[in-house]
Amino acid sequence: MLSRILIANRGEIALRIIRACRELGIETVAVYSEADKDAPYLQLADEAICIGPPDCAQSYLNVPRIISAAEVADVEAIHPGYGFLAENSHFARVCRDCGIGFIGPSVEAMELLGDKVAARKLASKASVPVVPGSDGVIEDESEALKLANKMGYPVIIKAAAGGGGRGMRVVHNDISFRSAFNAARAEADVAFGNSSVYLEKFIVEPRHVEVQIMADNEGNALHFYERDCSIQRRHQKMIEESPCPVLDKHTREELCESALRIIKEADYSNAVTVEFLLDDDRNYYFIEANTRIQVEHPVTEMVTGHDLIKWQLKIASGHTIKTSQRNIKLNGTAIECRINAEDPENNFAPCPGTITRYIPPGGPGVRVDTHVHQGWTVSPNYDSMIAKLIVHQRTRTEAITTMRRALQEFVIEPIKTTIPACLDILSHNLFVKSKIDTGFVERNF
Ligand code: MV4
Repeated sequence: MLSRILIANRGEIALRIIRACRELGIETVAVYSEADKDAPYLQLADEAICIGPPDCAQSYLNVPRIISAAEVADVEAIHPGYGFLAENSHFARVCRDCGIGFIGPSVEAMELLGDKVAARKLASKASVPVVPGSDGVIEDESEALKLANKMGYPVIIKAAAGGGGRGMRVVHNDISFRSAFNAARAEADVAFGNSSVYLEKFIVEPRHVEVQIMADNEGNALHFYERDCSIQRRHQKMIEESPCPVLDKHTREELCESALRIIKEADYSNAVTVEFLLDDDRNYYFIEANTRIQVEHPVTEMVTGHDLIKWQLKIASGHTIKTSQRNIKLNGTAIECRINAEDPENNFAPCPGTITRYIPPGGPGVRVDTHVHQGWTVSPNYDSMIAKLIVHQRTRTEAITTMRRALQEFVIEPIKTTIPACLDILSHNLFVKSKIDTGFVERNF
């Protein structure tokens, strides 16, 4: 087992990783920016190192500073958490070159799956359905227009290096195609330093379903079923659940086996999430893979009873998977609500500030993953997510009831949060009936 690691992150995920390490007897070194000097996660780490000013570019995103901290603290490996450097293959390469372990996939696997066009090809090779589209990157505007015509509108133009909705354009006709194509390329160039784009048929009002996988260094891999993440707003997920309530047993098995085939083809190790779109006829299509532990991993932990952060740490320690797939069982339903310091009444504008009253919910089936407390000041420098409220019950109906109760109990004052918005969604009869898709929030709120 690893004996000492550095956590290159902050907030709730830093705390979550420290807790897993403490249970495994792994020493932890936390890093922090000046804005986070009083953060609770620093108290629970064995050591804490200041890496710079509040600005991310000079702290949590600064590779030389994080590597220096790792060298000074003499750690064996770095856990990147999510966001920041978690999917940065340059960072993973520097770690490797410095002889520091990276708790995640190999540089090669990260690069392969980070290229969405290469990932599409990999999925096809693994006999997994992909959305009909271009064979590869399309450079030429006229060639792209021809293909769009052949496929039929609507089509979606996506950045090869993209993710999270940047460098993406939905196009409905020839007239707007050329300007959308060039806008997507320009946006991709600015965002990723790579203007490569590809084309896909646009699936109208799909559900977003993703499969959690853990793979070891010897080619063994297990899936931990799927999460439905259709409740999102402007590419920011708001509510996630597991399992996806509309999948039958057979489709679920096919979906999860498909995800495993892609990951095995990529020679992947550690945690990965394979994303699919699910259409109205329950057809699924691979879209991309995320090479990190995700924000919403707790819903999977609740329904499977497995600690995914511990799995990451064990695999990075060289542990071989000996559990068989049939021992990974789905139990009940889990739902997560992201509590962000944002004002739902003001277009979800960030609402940083000091929390003067904080009363978290509790009771049966309730889990709160957070780093905030009474007196904590939410900084404007970082992501606005301040807590994740997770519930676990035998049925989806009971989980919704518990979530509503827990959201009503949750007191965070005086800053505005997404608690009322989550309550509105959970009370909507279409959500209760699970007649939802990725456009649900924009259409109904
Ligand atoms: C799609 C799609 C429909 N058809 N691909 C969004 C983020 C990225 N992970 C992939 N995304 C999508 N890919 C095809 N072929 C729908 C989305 C999508 C979306 C697209 C435009 C505007 C809002 C959206 C919200 C969720 C998903």
